[in-house]
Amino acid sequence: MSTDEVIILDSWASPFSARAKIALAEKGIDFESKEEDLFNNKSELLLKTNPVYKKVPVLIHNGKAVCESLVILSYIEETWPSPPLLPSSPYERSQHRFWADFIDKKLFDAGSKIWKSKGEAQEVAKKEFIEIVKTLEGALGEKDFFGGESFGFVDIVAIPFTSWFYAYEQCGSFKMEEECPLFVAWMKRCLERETVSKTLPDPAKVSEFVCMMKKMFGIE
Ligand code: GS8
Repeated sequence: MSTDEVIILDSWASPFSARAKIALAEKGIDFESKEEDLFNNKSELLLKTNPVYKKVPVLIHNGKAVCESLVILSYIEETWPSPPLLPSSPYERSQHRFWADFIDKKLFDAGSKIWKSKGEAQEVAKKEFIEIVKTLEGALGEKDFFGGESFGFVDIVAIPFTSWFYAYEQCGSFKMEEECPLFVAWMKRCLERETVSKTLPDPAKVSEFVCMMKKMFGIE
């Protein structure tokens, strides 16, 4: 029995928090999720543990805080190496980190542009988003998962964003399955894992949340 205390400062719709939660679930590590009110009332604990960005997720392991989801994933991998999420060869690892970085830099921001824009700007945003996902389809190739036969690091980095796809589809009037069928097939494979399906929020709830934010930001 582990005596580790593991806390995630969380937000239910955050794809970045979901990365940390899926990785911990894959390693079989129990954790406590503390839901933050990001709009109105960030906790003292969040402000204290992530004073630089004041964002979730924060992983607090036996009282020590780790911030930024990709840094958290690496910390989880190094602290609880089994089962591994990354391959052992440094070159292979570099390739996984390349795609993790690509996803991190591109996917969420491009998706957000779809719901934050209208008219011509939204068409441009949609095209850009689909191009990014098509690039990821190229990286996936014929493989079941980004790392090959088993679910791993890059899958964990990417899969949480798919719970936002329904919201993007609703706002942008398009269907991911028609535009990027290989990626949607990969998404369905990932969702067969309990660590993923139990962690990710209901896409319809995310879509309601996006509608609420559109109203809040005066986008409609
Ligand atoms: C992003 C975290 C983030 O944006 C990471 O951990 O990978 N690069 C970081 N967190 C958001 C919630 S998800 O959209 C957040 O905490 N926002 C609060 C704020 O911006 O004040």
